[in-house]
Amino acid sequence: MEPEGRPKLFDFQGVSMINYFTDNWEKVQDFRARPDDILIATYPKAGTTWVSCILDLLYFGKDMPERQTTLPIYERVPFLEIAVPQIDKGTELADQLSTSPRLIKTHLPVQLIPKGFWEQNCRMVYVARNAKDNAVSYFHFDRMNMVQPEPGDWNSYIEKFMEGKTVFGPWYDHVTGWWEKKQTYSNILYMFYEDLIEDTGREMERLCSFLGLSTTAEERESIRGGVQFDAMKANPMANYSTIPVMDFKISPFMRKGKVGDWKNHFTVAQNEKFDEHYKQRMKNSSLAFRTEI
Ligand code: PPS
Repeated sequence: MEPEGRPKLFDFQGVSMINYFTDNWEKVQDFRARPDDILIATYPKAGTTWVSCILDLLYFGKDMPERQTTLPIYERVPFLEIAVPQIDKGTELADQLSTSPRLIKTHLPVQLIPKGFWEQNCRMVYVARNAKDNAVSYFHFDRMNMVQPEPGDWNSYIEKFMEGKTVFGPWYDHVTGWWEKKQTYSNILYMFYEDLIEDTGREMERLCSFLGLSTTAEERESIRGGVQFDAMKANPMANYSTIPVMDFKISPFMRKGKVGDWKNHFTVAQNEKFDEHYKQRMKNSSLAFRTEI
């Protein structure tokens, strides 16, 4: 731990990690996946909570409406690798889930996903967000979340982000690793935060078709209303206000929910340096992001 009580970053199987995501590793690695489990995978701050709420409503909104008003999202969709002292372990919460399917969240890079999920041929929804907005969101999250490493100032933070010295490792390897996996493993739906912002209804239809769910236009419209940014921000079961380790006075979990907020953070010089580095890091990938819409 660092002096402020913040966790320290270390190398874990080639990825920058903190103890809160590795302390329960044996159980994570040996997690017994079921064929109908649905894994929601993202680099941190790419839209995990948004897609988790959408999937929870699509599957259980009609038959178990009390779920959405009584259980915080991190209990409905457990975070597989989390092992923070004051919070239930992700593997235990997942084992306790009585729903079918089980919706499970992870931020692990593709090479660290427990083998059970591949063996069971589970469906996986990956959400990616453009690097600049992702970095801004992660910076504010690290400021307010006491179980994340201290981010330092914005200028030093972007350097760390570019070097991959952020929890769960380099954004670049995460998004491209999952993108490549999708080329050979057909049960991955690769989504973009920017597309969700542009047309949530259309992206919900993509989700439904991937998952083989039939919903009416009215149902989808009602879900779309429930998962709009302002609705989720005001909803204590979706906005993380019930979790003890975050200081919303520093920054709320539901912060801005926009594409292009990076323009309020990057200086011209930072942007040029970031673009140059990005070009190098992403030159072998066909993956394309939108930094504005
Ligand atoms: S976490 O901690 O990794 O699970 O965070 P994650 O949920 O992946 O990402 C948080 C960012 O997503 C934004 N968000 C939304 N944007 C638009 N609409 C909705 N409904 C929504 N829900 C969450 C959230 O505000 C964080 O982004 P920033 O840019 O910080 O606002």
